[in-house]
Amino acid sequence: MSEGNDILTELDAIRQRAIDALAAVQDENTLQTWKTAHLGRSAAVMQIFSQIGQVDKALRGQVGQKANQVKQALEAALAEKEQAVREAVLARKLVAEKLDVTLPGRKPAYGRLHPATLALEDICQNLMEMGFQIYRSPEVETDENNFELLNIPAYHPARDMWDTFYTTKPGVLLRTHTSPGQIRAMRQVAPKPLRAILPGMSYRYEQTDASHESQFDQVEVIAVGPGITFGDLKGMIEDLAHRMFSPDVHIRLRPSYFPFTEPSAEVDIECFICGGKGCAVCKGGGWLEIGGCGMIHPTVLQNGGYDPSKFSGFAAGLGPERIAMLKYHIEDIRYFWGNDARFLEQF
Ligand code: FA5
Repeated sequence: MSEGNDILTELDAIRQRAIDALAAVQDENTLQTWKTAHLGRSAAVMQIFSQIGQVDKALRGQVGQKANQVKQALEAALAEKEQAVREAVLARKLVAEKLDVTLPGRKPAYGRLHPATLALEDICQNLMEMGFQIYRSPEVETDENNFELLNIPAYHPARDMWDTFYTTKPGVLLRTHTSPGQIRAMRQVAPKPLRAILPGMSYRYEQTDASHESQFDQVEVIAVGPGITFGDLKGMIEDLAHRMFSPDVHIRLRPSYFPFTEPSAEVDIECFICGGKGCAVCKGGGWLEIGGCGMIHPTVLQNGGYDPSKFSGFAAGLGPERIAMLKYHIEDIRYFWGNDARFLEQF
């Protein structure tokens, strides 16, 4: 009898302990632990059920009923707490992951082409439309291709025109211009006629200033065939300038000297910023030099594998950075390879 009454008191205590423990639960993990401890197989209330056979017959019904009530009360409290915990977790998440839909969006930073690449591609595209084909030639060259076969022997004073970066390997250097590509292209195609462009980087050991860098692009243009004349060279340059700038821009060929061409000329383009009147970009002259050109020297034709009595040809070396400076009004060539994103983002 007293045992049955003890159990009834014990059941009250079990409920109270469980309810008190539940009050401290804040998250789903501890809730799960609580469930195992207070409603699991070895929970105190479950132990009572298993001992019910030993209770006094007179009190057995009452104890069973009370145990059931306690169990149901705990299950109800659990369900309520589950709901409360879920809501609290959601509320915390909403605060932590707060999204302000009224904030202005952030612009993604798109990649873009370098202005030198833009100018290089523009020149190549127009020349391809005029029937020239792109050839590749290496930036690390032999002295033979860069100088000797272009009619510039070791003792020739014209070597001073190109201050050279030599490598530690004798006879190997960084090309000072794209003209050695003339030899490579001619040797690949001779004795058939050739129309080629050779774009790429050139290097010179130079004092840099607003219009001179120690690395810069060039585009070599070369045509070899029977009966090619200086008129063809001029026509090609004029056509290219009209396509790239405007149909009314003027070009000028100024007599010059290159050992690998005869006659030779510098290519000037009318400054279209001031229309030839003279401004800061053209330094008041009204004209800007964008390249060198000429009729390929017979010795060079021969070195390329052509018979100079049957073939003639023209060649030109243009500077894309100088052309980009004109096109985009860039005042200093050193911006090109300075890697300043504020400059590069403008193109
Ligand atoms: C030459 O390099 C000749 N190979 C061009 C040539 C080719 C002549 C075929 C005849 C036949 P020059 O050194 O002038 O020539 O350079 C040609 C162009 O390259 C220049 O007009 C200029 O646009 C560009 N250039 C030359 N040096 C630099 C430099 N330091 N920085 C930027 N651009 C340069």
